[in-house]
Amino acid sequence: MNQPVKADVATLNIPAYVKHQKLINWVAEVAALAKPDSIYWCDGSQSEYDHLCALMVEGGTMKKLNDAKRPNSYLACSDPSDVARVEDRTFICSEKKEDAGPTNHWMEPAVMRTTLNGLFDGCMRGRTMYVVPFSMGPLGSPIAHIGIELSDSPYVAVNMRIMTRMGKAVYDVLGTDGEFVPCVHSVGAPLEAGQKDVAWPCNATKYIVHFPETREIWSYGSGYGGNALLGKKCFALRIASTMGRDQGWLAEHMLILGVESPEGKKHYVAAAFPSACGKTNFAMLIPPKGFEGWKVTTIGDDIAWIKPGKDGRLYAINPEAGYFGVAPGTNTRTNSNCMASMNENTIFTNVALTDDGDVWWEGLTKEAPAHLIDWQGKDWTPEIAKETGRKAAHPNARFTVAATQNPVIDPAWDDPAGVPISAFIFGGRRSTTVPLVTEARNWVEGVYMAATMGSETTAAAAGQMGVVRRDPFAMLPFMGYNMSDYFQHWLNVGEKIQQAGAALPKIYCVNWFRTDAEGKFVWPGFGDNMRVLKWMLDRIEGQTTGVENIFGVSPQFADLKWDGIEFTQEQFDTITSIDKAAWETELKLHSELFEKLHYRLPQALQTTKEQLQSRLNG
Ligand code: SAT
Ligand code: MN
Repeated sequence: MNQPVKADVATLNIPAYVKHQKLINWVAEVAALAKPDSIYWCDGSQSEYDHLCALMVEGGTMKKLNDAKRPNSYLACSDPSDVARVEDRTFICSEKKEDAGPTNHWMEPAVMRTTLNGLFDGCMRGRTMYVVPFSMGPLGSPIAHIGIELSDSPYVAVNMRIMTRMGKAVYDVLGTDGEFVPCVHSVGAPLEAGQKDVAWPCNATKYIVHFPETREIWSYGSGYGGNALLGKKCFALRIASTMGRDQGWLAEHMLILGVESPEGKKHYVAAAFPSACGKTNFAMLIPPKGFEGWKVTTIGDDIAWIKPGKDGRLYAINPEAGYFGVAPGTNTRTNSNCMASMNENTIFTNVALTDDGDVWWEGLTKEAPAHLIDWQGKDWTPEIAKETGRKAAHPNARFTVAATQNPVIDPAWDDPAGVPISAFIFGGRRSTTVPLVTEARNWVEGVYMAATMGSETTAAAAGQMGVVRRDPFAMLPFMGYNMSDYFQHWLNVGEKIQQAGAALPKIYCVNWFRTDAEGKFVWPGFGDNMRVLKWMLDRIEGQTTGVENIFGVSPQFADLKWDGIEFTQEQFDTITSIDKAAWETELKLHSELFEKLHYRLPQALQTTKEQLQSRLNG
């Protein structure tokens, strides 16, 4: 790694391979404002990565794990206050308030810029500013987009190397005048001369700000994943969704998986679930007993960019190059492919440290180790946990791992052309009301299902857990523009496919999370979700009928393949029943959502709701 240089604007230490004057000017501008001690241009090399990790080990941000158990892997533990996305500090600063819409926090761009200028003035003092070039999507592909993140966090630099195509080659694509999304990030913790740094610098004041018209991102005060790795939610969802609106494509909070039957018939499906609802597990699903010969492969586990192809169908790519997944609950039974991905070259954040230098989290093994150092650096034993309820790992603890380490990565995962999508799946976490699986009768009904989706909140966002909130398309925290316009955009995309005479992807609504009277999950989930997936494929292939109900089409008990599992008709009824009273309440919540979104809400969705209501009444 080159030595960082002093951030004298005259001596930016620009590498010879950076030839983009606008980029250089912008780096100079941000450096002049944030006043870092030095600037370092990341080249994305392994030696650079190793060096930055070593620096963080020295500074106490990371611990190196036992190389014999977990080669080339690290554990970072954050400040206890900086463990999740901060939705109430996230802003969409479009020129017009109505373009941000009622689901986003908005501030006038000029006012926000004044605030940010104040916050960023000198905020990198005593630190190095890393210039992190990255591509979302395969480098040089016509569907990929480039970003440059300026960050004073080496943790961000190393995580971005795993999560994106990061490094020198990006400048070849960018050339002298290529387009890029400027992303500025600071932990907001300048150091006075001689002041010792803390292990996880951050600031109680946080701002995660997007300017959709100028496609800029400014993030202040947090070092945590979605707040700081700006290629992910900020760029690939919030900014990209507005690009998609303007250019006729979709940026979605979706996993993409391939599923192949024993006869060799392959389909790709994309599935939207809110954060920490099992997208990574679904994307790496291992077919259960009774499904010998079936194969599931991963294109992506969190974000999909979806564009109409020449044939009129929709094609999806994963803009990311790694997984930033939830550790707690992950084990060889729930996701053994994921466990294998994490054998080496992994960064763990906020999990517990074992006495032999490895990692542990709740749910990793049936029995907890006798002693651990928890994510806050305190001694932890099962006895202490019993007494105090203290968790060894934070519930939103994460791993960062390269997609290429996934044993079931799909051969086309890096294909710039993307993969054709046969179905969209929308799922929330609902202990009641919503049945296991329903197929929309048409595109509009599917858009309605997605738009009105509800889910119980998880630890992925700061705030109360377990309360049902409407989370349209699992995009509530990630929409870069007006939600109603987004619904219309989905309706338009469907219309275009139909006009092109191409097959519309089918749309499904699923719920793996219904519980019984004791509050226990009834559906086994994980690998057994394959049973539902197979029914969908049968429907796509026209090989099974379903029964029509108020909401759409659903399977009967006999329509699912039950080989290899004991699951009774009675259990099936528990998770597929439609409770009229519960749905009366549910529809009131849909109405509330529609009232909130009434400005520019597509009439087609109102009409769909009225039809639903009358079917329910009838
Ligand atoms: O936003 S993160 O990427 O940190 C995790 C999530 O909420 O999906
Ligand atoms: Mn996510």
